[in-house]
Amino acid sequence: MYKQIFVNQCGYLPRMAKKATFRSDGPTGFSVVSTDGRRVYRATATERVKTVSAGETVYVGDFSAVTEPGRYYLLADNGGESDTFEIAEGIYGEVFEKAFSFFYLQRCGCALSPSRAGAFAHKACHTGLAVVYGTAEKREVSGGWHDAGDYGRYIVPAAMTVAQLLYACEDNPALASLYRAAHPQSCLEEIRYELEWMLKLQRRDGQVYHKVTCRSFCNFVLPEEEQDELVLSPVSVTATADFAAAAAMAVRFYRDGNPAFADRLADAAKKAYAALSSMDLPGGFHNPADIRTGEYGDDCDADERYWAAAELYKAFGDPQYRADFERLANQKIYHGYGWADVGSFGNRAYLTADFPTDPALADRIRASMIETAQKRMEASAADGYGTALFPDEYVWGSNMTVANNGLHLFDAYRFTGDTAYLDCAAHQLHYLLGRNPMGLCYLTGCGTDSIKHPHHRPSVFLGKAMPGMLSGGPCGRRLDPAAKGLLPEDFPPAKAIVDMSGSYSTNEVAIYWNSAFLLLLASVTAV
Ligand code: G3I
Ligand code: 9MR
Ligand code: ZN
Repeated sequence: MYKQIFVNQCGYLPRMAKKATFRSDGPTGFSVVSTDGRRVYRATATERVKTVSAGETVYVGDFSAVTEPGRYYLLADNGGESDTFEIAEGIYGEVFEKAFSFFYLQRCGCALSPSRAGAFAHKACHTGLAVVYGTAEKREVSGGWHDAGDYGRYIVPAAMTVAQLLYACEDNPALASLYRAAHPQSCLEEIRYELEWMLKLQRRDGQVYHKVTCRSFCNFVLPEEEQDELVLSPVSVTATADFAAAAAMAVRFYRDGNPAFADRLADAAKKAYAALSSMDLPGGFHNPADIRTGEYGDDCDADERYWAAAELYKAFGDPQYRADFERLANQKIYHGYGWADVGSFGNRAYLTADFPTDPALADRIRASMIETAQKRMEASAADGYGTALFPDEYVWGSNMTVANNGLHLFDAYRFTGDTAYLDCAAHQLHYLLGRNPMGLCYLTGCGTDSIKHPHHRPSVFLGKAMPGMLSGGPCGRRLDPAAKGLLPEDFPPAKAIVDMSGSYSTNEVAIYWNSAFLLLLASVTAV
């Protein structure tokens, strides 16, 4: 039946604010009913929200008062019924575990065992040498995680993924240890798999190759069947700076357990940072003419340099790194937890450094971060589904932006203790898990009604969605043939997703969409 009530299908912790969105012609009474038939709560959805992104006016009902553990659904007086969901402590353990397991399943360069990967087991892939673009030189660059639905490996998104996953472990050790209990490796060991690969992409002079891929995307085959020659695309400033930042950040996580690895990271980070000063490649990375894989282009590298300076200062305390960060920050305070905009990572590093910092600048950074969150609160209030995106912000990978907006909101909660920010951050999680205009749980294999046909080669090849992957989400522009063919130009942006494997601009998956999701989940459930 056509859905009329929208909730987080994966459920709520008892203490969480709980809101549902109702499609209704006017305010509607509703009940919270337990699956054993008891009506446990009654209220009216009265808050009317004209929601431009979804092209509709909806009503919002609050059932935060329901805290008793159980399995429930919502029943509206107009007949609508929601998906069932649970309220209980510990319900996100499984979601975290599934979404984190994705990284093992995306491993490149090794065989995946049937005992861990089940149907997604495969032979070692992409083990051949890669040719350095434009030369005859070949390098061994195996390892790391496949980026997304394709089998490329790209430094820029890898760096933000590593950073977000490390923060997820730090911010919510309970969830990380739960993962450890269910797997042969810890979260940190899984993250090291990516870092070891990243280290291989650094040249002797410290500069870092942008990516290693074949020249074009392959068909929907298993990874070991992609046999074309691997190519290392030229170095870039963004890759080198992001690499420096992520490697420096990782040092403290491995210092105790694996000091030799921490030393390698530290050396690599310093070398990459030193190389940056002589790197000037205006306009950012662009694909060479015969390379057609993901570009991850970005003509502004100031925020990547800003992140690197902050992270190296936090890791090593050298006043030169501090001076570099402060010079950039005094020109502009950057924000962003994405692959193109990484300023927030720099802010967090600077604000948590144990070495001396400028208190006035730190105050300005915090104020600017709170202002960023404030803007998100306004967007969320204007959206009946609680998402903090403005209607024109549904870009390719909008679900990552939703999650990252949640991180900006959570930052403001951290600084102010104001639970309005925390609740709004959690609403971003609820949106991703079902309280959205599609009524879909955007994480595969979770909830009652989730994405079934993601653009992900192994899933397409096997005819079933790998669990625990966050779909890219609605995209306001039609950027692939499936979306072009199926969605009218004027379709509301928040509904512009097709659950078909052909739609890479709305329904692909990516390691850095999962990491954004995991960090949001880890943050809002840790308090
Ligand atoms: O940042 C601009 C914004 O300023 C502008 O207003 C807006 C208008 O559309 O566009 C924004 O740029 C978008 C950009 O992502 C940043 O979000 C582009 O339109 C959009 O085309 C671009 O999409 C990227 C896509 O590759 C195409 O390059 C996605 O972010 C990125 O996640 C995706 O990454 C791909 C890899 O290339 C290959 N591997 C799979 C991966 C996931 O789909
Ligand atoms: O699978 C590719 C995906 O990872 C990219 O995000 C997308 C856009 O660059 O391209 C996908 O590959 C398609 C290619 O661009 C065109 N031919 C069909 C490929 C599979 O749909
Ligand atoms: Zn591979």
